[in-house]
Amino acid sequence: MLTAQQIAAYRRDGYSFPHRALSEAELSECRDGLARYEAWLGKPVNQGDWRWRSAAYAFLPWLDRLIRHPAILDAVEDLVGRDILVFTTTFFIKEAHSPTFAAWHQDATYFGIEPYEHVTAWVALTDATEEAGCMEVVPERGRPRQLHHGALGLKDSINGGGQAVVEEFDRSGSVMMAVPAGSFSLHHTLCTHRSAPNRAAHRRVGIGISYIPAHCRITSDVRMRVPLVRGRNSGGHFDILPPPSEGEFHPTAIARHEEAYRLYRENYAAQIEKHDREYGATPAGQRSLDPNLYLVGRGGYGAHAEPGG
Ligand SMILES: O=C(O)CCC(=O)C(=O)O
Ligand SMILES: [Fe+2]
Repeated sequence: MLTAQQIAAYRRDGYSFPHRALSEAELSECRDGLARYEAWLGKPVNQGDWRWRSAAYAFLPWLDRLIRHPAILDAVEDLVGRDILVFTTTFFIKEAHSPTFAAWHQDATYFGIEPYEHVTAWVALTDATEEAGCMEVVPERGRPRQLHHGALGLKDSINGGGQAVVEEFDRSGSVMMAVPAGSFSLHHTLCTHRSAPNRAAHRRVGIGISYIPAHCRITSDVRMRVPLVRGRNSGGHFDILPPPSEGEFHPTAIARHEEAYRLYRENYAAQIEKHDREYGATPAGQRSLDPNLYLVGRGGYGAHAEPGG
């Protein structure tokens, strides 16, 4: 549960952290589950096909338990109400000393969820320190607005579209959202954020859980399939994906994931097109931007710490 102050701060600024969630045993369960998953894949999740990063609760019972964790759901319920769906989950993994990064972006851009009530719980399975490339957020200050993005396919991007904000915006007062292992942060769908490469000697592992209240809908015609984790499917805008009761990696559950992921990608592609239509296509020159530079304005990573930066 969040305090009244935490709720008010989230409503104003669009983020909240850190919140404790997992016991040592629960943290081990997740880490062991991820190790089995990567053994099954035969490679790290972040080096395999993109499909394995998203919505893996469809066939991983430990991840299905994580998205239903009471400490996380109690906090999310304070922000979005009692009827809660999971739009997707994403493995956000940065190997030690790796260039993997996220350019400035807003999650709302290619999800197409309305109203703007989607909130991400980012659960750390290892310490997400500033050195390890934790998220950096810009406070909404009570004035959230959708910014113009480009799906630039940036090299080393941790986000599927390799997307970035391509207009000027006020990023003053940005905050490093460091989260210790077993804890989580919360960020609103219009909260602008990025993350730097991992300069630490340890692997940075996070799982982003995208929660939405059941009255939300998506603006494409795709009918998605998502887990109901608390309350009722009161909006009726999504089909409900059952938990993987057959067990880990069961072919039936894998097939359900395949279908749910297909629908997720279909909506994502429709939203990229829709955003380009509404905000104007990304100027060709911006497709070749160096991802190691700040994509809009001046300065590179860490520019927040420079005088006047
Ligand atoms: O893990 C990261 O560095 C970026 C995560 C992110 O963009 C998100 O959780 O929305
Ligand atoms: Fe994001």
